[in-house]
Amino acid sequence: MKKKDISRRNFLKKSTLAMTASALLPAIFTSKTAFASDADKTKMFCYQCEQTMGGKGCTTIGVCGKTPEVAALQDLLIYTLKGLSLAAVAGRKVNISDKETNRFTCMAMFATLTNVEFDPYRFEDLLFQSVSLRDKMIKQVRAAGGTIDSKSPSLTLKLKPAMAGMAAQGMDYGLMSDPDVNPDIRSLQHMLLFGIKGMAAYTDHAAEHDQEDEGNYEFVHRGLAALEDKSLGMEQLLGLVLECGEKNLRAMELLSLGNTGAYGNPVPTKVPLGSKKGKAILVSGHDLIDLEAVLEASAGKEIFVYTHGELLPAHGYPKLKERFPHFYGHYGTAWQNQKKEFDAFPGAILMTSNCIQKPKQSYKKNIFTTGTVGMPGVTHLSNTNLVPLVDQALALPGYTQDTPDMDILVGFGHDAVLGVADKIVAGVKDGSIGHFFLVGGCDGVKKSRNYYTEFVEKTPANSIVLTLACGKFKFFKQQLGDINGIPRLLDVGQCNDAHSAVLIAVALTKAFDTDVNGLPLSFIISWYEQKAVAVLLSLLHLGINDIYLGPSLPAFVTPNVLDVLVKNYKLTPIGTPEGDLKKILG
Ligand code: FSO
Ligand code: SF4
Repeated sequence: MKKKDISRRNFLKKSTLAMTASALLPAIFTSKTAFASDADKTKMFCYQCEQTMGGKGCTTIGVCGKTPEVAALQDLLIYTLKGLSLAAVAGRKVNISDKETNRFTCMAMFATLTNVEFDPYRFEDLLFQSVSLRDKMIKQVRAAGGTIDSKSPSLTLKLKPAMAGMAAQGMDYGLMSDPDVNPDIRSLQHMLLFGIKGMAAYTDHAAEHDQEDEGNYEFVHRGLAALEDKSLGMEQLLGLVLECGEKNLRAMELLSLGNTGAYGNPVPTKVPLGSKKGKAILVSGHDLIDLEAVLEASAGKEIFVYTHGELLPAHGYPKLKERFPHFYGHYGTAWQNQKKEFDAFPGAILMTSNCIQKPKQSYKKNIFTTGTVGMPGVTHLSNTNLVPLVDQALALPGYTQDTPDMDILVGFGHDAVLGVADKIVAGVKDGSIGHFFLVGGCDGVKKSRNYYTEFVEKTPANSIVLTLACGKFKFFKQQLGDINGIPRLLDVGQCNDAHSAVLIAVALTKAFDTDVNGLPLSFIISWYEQKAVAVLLSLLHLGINDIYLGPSLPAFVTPNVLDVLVKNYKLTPIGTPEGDLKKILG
């Protein structure tokens, strides 16, 4: 197993279809809009996720529970990372690319995603490290004869000595801190920033498997540095936004290589939703390395391990399933139901990656965090020492009897789906398969997300539904039957397995000698946080048309930018399931 050892005080944690920006620009206007102009820099302002307050922005406290203090620390961290990135860009011009800086930048960006790190002291650490790496890089650049041309104050900013001072300092660096920026420019800057956050999270996961690409690190630094370049116009920013999508595809590919290299290609696997009599540990989030660590730490102790949320697809990885007979089943649904579900779980819980919610007092002592995720008052563990988690599982009652429930099928990554490609192609040719829907993305609180449940229910019997990410919990128990032995509902995996879905689509284009927009394939996407933004940018980069996006459009997209996306990609806000199916199927 590839272990990582993350101290809270010390880093190091461990196409041809592409669309060019200039082709899209004529539709962008430069007029100012009233968009989000009510934010003032004395308050927090965050609108990076779908559940943002009133569809505009969280200004007093995050709907996610993020405090103004943490919001300000995150804003300051992003600002210092821009300085670090400017230095790293200058470094590459004199052939310096620093592994610690590269990994740190992505890990620190990951910490600012929705529902990841809520601990203000963690941000104090990250801020010190960010500025220290920046100053070290500046010295190295100068020693190598290089120069740093930018005059951005992010290169010289000095931190206040302690966390409270830094939080006050961060108030000056919010998303709306410069009221004079043209709203459409700001919209694209923020699309780039949030896309880089998502891509950085996947890059960080992949790096744990030692799957890295200098090209992606170079882009993260160039992209963040570009946010400090006030001269960039629409064309350059849109180019960077699309490039972010391209680089995110590579990040997801690296993570896929890491996961499949370590645990094998996913295979179709039945996963019990019931429970087994015995002590229990629940692992939530996305991180397979952390899950493996839990399985190792709990082996031989008469504990059964269950997945929660986005770890459901882990059951499809043969090398995890074969090695650990106590890796039992799946419990619960998506992240937003965790308070109820964790409360009812009779064992210990480990939260990896995103999406943690503030725990209820009733289960606070049973939940632990690891990796980038953190919550004040919750014990943070290195995955090299999970003894407290195991001990807590042994101290709790666990399940007192077997509780049978249905099984569901997972494990339809590209390898498994392409293994039945001949049947799929034959099905399309003889008309038994009429359409493919990729219904994927995030789940969330809003009732309007029931659209996705109804959409899948109403898909015609001659269609295949591919799904990925936590949005699948809106319909994962539906019995859609099969077509010629191929299940109609195929679980491709986690959100990062969007890469697998792209490989499936590319294989179909070859089989039918068409491009991706010539396939009977529609994308029905639900978004919530910044990884989903990055995945959406990847789809745009691939030139995929006819994407239905919901449950609401990002607050950071201005009407003019939306106009470009609608005109060039037919990016369509979701309507009603019946209406959208009618539009798609004609
Ligand atoms: Fe969901 Fe959360 Fe996986 Fe996201 S658990 S919402 S897009 O973090 O990453 O799909
Ligand atoms: Fe609000 Fe989302 Fe930002 Fe949290 S992450 S403060 S919910 S916009």
